[in-house]
Amino acid sequence: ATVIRREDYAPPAYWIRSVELCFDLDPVKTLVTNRMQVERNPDVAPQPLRLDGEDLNLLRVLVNGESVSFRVENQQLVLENLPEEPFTLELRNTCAPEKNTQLSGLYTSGGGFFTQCEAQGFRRITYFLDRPDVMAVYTVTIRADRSKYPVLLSNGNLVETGELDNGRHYAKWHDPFPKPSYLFALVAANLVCREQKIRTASGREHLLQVYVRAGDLDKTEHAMRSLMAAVAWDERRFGLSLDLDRFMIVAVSDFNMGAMENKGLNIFNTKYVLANPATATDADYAGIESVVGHEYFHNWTGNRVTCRDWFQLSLKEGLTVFRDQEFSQDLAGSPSARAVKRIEDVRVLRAHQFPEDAGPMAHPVRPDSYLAIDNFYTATVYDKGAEVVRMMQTLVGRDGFARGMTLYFQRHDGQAVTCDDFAQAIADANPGSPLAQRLEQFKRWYSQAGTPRVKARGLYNAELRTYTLELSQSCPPTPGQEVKQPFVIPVALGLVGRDGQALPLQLVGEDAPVGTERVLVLHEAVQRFEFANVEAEPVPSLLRGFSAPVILEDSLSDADLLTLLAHDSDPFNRWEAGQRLALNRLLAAIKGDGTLQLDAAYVEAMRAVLRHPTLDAAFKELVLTLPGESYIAEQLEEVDPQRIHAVRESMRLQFATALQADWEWAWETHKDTGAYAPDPVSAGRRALANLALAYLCLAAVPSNAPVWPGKAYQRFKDAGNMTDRLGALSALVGSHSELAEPALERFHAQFKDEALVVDKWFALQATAPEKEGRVFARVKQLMSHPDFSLRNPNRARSLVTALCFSNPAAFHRTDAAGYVFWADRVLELDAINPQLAARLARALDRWKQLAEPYRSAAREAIARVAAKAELSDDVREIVTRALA
Ligand code: BAL
Ligand code: ZN
Repeated sequence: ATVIRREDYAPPAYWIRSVELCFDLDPVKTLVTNRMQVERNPDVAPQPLRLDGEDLNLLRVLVNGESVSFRVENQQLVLENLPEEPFTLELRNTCAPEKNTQLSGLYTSGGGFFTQCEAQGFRRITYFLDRPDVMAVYTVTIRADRSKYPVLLSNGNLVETGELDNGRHYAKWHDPFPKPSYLFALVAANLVCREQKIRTASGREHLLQVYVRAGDLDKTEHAMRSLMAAVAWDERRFGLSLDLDRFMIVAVSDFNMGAMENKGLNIFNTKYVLANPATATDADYAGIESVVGHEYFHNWTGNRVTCRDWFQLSLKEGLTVFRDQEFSQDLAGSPSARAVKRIEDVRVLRAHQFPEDAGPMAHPVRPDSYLAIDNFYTATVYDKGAEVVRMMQTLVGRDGFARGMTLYFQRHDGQAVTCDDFAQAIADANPGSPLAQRLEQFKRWYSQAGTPRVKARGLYNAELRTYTLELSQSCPPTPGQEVKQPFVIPVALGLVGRDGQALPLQLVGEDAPVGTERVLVLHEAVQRFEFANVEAEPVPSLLRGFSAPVILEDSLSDADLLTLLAHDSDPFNRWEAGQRLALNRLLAAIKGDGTLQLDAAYVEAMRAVLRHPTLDAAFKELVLTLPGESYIAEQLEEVDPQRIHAVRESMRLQFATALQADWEWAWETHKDTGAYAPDPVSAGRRALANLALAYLCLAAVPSNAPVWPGKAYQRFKDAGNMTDRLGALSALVGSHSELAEPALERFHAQFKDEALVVDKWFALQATAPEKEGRVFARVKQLMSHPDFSLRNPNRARSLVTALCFSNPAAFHRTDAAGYVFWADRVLELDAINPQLAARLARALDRWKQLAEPYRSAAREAIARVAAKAELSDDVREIVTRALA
């Protein structure tokens, strides 16, 4: 295991300009012939050619048709004394797809062949310069048994097909765009496809295809619609057109990631393709839209312009997450629906990235070193990376950002570049902007890890009618970075009068107000902003729309927060005020004697939101959902997960009871949404109805009254779509109703042949609110359910990951059984699929924050994993960092 460092980057000593691959597919032993046109890189001192390869059986090496001597060392094929002039290098090797349980490289799933090459899977197919800055033109011939594998796909255009002996057939594909090896893809399977011809705004015709297994064709409409919407959106918003005649999506049920953007041949986890109203929830529909969009947008931000090295991963991922977020917002339409999407995205960031930035795996958006690159497909690289791009857009404006994108492609189309190149293009297209003025400082967002804290203090001077806002920033140390320099932080803000009016914003020295919302740029450690002509003390509404990925400490009182909850014109801050009110109560109880008594002010404020005549249901549902246990934990110095759970459960129950009549009203007025459509308005109504039903079942617990559980069971049985059905089932399970058991049984019997629904069945049980250890016991029991397998990533995640990441009270037990379970599963999984094992290993990232006895027990479990001699680099890196 070698640590790879960003500062050690060196250009390759050779270029591979084109490659002809030929596959004779066989699950046990696939033969790969690899003919490359290679040339020396004249900018680099002469040195041997070192090609990467892993788990391969090398049969032959020819240079310009002649056998040559070679050696294999440290998983590299080393060739010396190569010709000065460009030459042909032909290799033959075999690999074993059926044995490839890592799902990286070429593997089998459900009787077909599939590939996953990002980041370093191509070297598991054949020897290559497996690095993103080596870009080649690929021609690929696939030979396979026709009856078992009627569909043979690779990147680009199909140029030839034909029959071979022994029932085999072949297909030849050519991709005209030079690409790095991580974008190579191959599929050979028995699939069917939904097709759609489109003509884009540029007038060009394209064929879109979504390939699935035969029984799943009725679940492809939404993916196809999403793809068509993505094609149209990228043309409209950024002037970026589809550059291929044919664009294919293939769904596979064994897949480590969500999906993969291989040029022209996206391979997807079935979870992000398959949906019909009977099997998929609103969340699934939204996930499909954003992931289909995300992979499609990579065609420009990732494929046409790619990363120079893997430290630049956020160049494509942060930017493409930003693009898919914008896509979903633009599709959502109304300002309220856009805000709902923004709130959801920020919730994800806070739930995953903030803890990451505060723990042992904290790393900059552009990391400095890694042991296993697969460990750096993180919330920081993706979601914080997207926030960094969003801040650029905030600093240069939406049009300015689009100009910057245009310049980026003018400069770098066809190249492998760095995060610096991207930021430079956005700044250069916007001279005079705050970004251009402070570009070098802004780029600290790429180099410094940790979540900055922004403190805000307001001082009103009634005599001068001025309001002085003092903003200061700091950032805690992270591993390897003790001291941080100030960031450039855009702070969008408004001032709200006590009567709820938005106040005009005029800084001292300005002639007139500049609207009621503006963006201040905090770039010093401390800065003061003085507003003039402020009639009365306002409530500051800061960081509107979550304008920067920071933790804001604004010292607002309950009264201030109630004003913002009732009146803020910024929906994000309105929601945030509601969350803060809840959090204040939860934290006071957790830090106090553990009891919580809901006060009338809070209950009335929440009632007002729930009954509000104009607010959207989706927004109400977000406001009325309490902060999650993990998010609460992040606000504490020392964490007792059982105490957090007890206090939150108590608040949930009181909330359910105090608003019972309002929940009944909400249920009655939102439960019928007509024929299923996944649009944000109907999805919001379903979400609010499900929340109401969950609270109503909960409110029935103390009296053991059967009415609401009975209604929930009825709803569960009669539901016309999966969102309603799962919502009702979840209400029964979440209130530990006696009807939960028969409902779960019925659900399984009804959907046992729908793998993605069975995943939901496992996940629902693994994430049920813990009560007397029953949930943990159930999970252990489900491990031996005939439908459970650790080999399928979705299934493993649905039970094991769901417990360890999403159910703190079931996982963090005083008897340490949760940690023993975790360590056993990490080790078991590591032998099968190290990438997946390493993800699971991160469930104890925040162990140092735990109170005793959790802390010592967690440390012991991590140490037990670390003590295992034959650990993958992936898991080794996680546990080593955790123990450091
Ligand atoms: N590139 C890996 C999957 C994704 O982020 O699209
Ligand atoms: Zn991506």
